Amino acid sequence: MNKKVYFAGSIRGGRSDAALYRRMIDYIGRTDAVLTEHVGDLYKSAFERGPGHDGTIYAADTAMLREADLVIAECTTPSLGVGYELAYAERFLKPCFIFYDRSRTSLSAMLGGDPYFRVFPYSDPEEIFPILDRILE
Ligand code: 6IA
Repeated sequence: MNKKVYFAGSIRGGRSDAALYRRMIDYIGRTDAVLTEHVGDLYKSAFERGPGHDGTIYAADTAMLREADLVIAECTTPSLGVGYELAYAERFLKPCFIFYDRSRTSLSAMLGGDPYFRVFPYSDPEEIFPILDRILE
């Protein structure tokens, strides 16, 4: 109850699963605090840029990762940023939980092969929510 959750999902890697990220963020947000609401933003452009913009994003996201109690990542759409965030979280010993749709993707061996990560392949997105209950209880 009331954990700080860093939710990670693809942004520049592709937004095909953004609606699923939104659902997961809303579900987690009913009981706990999601630090990264923007990952489920269905309207903002993932390619917004400005002077120093990427540097600002990097500094803010790494600070939130250090502050988080745990990381939940949806990895069906491959994302360099999400892979980086998971390695960063491991370095700070944050518990990391990875979900992916087994019929749509083959998870990178660098995630699936790292015994530090707890990996949950699913066939139907509805399977995600009872697992989230167990993670957050
Ligand atoms: O390589 P990617 O862009 O797919 O990396 C996605 C991951 O990096 C997400 O889990 C985010 O935590 C982080 N990230 C990437 N871009 C942004 C961003 N852009 N803002 C915050 N975190 C980001 C601004 C646009 C956004 C409001 C849609």
